[in-house]
Amino acid sequence: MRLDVITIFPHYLEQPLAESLIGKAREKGILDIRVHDLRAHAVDTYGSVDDEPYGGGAGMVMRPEPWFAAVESIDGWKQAHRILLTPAGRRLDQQVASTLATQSHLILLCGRYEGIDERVSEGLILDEISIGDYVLAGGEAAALVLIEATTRLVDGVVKERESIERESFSAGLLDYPVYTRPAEFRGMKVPDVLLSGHHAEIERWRSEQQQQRTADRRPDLLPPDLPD
Ligand code: JD8
Repeated sequence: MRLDVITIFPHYLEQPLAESLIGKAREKGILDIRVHDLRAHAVDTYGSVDDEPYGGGAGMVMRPEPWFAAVESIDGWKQAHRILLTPAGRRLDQQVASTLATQSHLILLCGRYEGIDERVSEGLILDEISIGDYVLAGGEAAALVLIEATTRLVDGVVKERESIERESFSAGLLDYPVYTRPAEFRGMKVPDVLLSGHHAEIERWRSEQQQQRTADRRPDLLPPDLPD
């Protein structure tokens, strides 16, 4: 999968995208991720990319020209799935991530300030996505979340295919609790069933834990009660 990210803070993105799963997938050539500095396409030699809002109001708005120049400098941009991260977008969830994972080329636009001139949405953007109902200072953290959720569903990025398969099997439920050594720590014991070696009982216990935890903590994830 090819991924291009455009931002005024390329350094904000570089280290997280060089670590762990994503970093390894890039080394293996499974992911081709490039971070672009919007200021390379600024309208003047001072690197200006923003201006005052027409109609007045607080803060600054990002001008359209640098965004058009930056996107159009990316090879294959016309065929790419071009996404704006914005609080006004559709909500990112596992279903959206798995659909994005089928795309061969994503371009992500990360705004700052009060947002980006609407003509960028009109002229360049195919999809607007939000990662949740809280206010961020810009699109960069949202782009990282989208990239992590999406790329781990791309073939070869996660080694243990089992992790992904278990997730889709138990889709829509919270995970069961996990333990490792020691069997007792500061008086807190690992549940006996996990030390028993009875695989069928362990599976049943885990499944009950998933149901219980989901009912207690995220009842909204469970199917609705049927009327009698
Ligand atoms: C992009 C600027 C800052 C703060 C106007 C839009 C996503 N789930 C999400 N929450 N917030 C964002 C997000 C916030 C952004 C930008 C994404 C560009 N801001 C805000 C004050 C009001 N802007 C987001 N995805």
